[in-house]
Amino acid sequence: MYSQGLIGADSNIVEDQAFLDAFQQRIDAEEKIEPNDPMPQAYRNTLIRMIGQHAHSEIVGMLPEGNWITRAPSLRRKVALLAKVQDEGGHGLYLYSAAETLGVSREQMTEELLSGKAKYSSIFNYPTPSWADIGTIGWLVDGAAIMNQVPLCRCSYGPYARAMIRVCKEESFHQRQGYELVKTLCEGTAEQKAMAQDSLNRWWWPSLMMFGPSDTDSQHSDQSMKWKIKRFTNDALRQKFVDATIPQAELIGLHVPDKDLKWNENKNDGKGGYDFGEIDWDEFWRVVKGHGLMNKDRIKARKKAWDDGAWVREAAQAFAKKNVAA
Ligand code: BYC
Repeated sequence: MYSQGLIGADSNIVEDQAFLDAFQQRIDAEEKIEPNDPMPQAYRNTLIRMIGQHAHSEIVGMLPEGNWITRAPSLRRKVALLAKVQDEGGHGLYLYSAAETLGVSREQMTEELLSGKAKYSSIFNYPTPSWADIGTIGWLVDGAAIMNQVPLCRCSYGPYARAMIRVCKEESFHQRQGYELVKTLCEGTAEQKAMAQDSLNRWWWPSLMMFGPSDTDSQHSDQSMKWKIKRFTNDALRQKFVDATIPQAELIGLHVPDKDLKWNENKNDGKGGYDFGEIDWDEFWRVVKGHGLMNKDRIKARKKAWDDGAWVREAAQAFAKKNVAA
């Protein structure tokens, strides 16, 4: 709420070439941009869009896993899952706060999510029908998140970069507990191993889609790289993720569902890397535009939570008003 005082902090700025050049010089010198600093409106809007989408993803991301808390097969697994889901809620809150420093309110961001104007990660529109999905989400989804978010710790906008440091530490724990869960299933009965393989088959391609459209179709990458909001392109991060994950799958005897997957020693400037098959971009855009298997359920759950919490927000406002009057 404190951030509301920052709205319009730079509203008198004339965005002439001298101003834009001076701003770019600060970025090129690796200076952090802070909430009260003058910034181009387009830089502000890009961050509001991206941090807002990220915050919504963390909160919606609690739903597929929350679905399994009451059915975790042991106390140890239940404790780890509860902690993980709670961490995701915390990430959402840091991120909403970081976005608020740019002059947007949490209410506005939530309304945009519920109306379909603001996006959240496509990955959370897939269902979690088996216990193995909980391990696969930690391993692949949090694994992809780390790959994408470690560079965001060096984002040019200070509050986002700083929020990412703790988020990445927690995502690292999430990734490890997920991989350990899948590994345990692979070392169990044939049925348990088959459950892990089935889960990998369903989550592999959606995990690759988390990195966004290919570089040729990404509308925002060029400008975001220039402003050092993003440090790597979508395709570069996707490649790093594939290269890091294939050996992990091999170690536990699982097969990635891609017939075009092949080691290519010439890739990555001669260091080697994997060639992989074409992503189904029609499916990606269908899910992003609201037509995935779980989109309607996810938004319905968020709307219910928002409506059910209305009395808390009203009570807090009434209390604040009473304190001012007293
Ligand atoms: N899903 O020009 P592009 C988590 C949209 S949470 C949906 O490449 P940009 C976790 C994109 O927004 C993971 N939409 O955009 C939580 C844009 O649409 P608009 C979330 C997508 O911003 C709980 C359009 O497509 N992580 O890890 O340069 C449990 C064109 O794309 C997706 C973040 O949010 C997608 N997959 O790059 C476990 C990280 N991809 O806005 C784990 C921060 C693209 O023009 N965000 N779109 O209408 C980013 O790094 C970037 O925003 C993206 C996209 C790489 C996602």
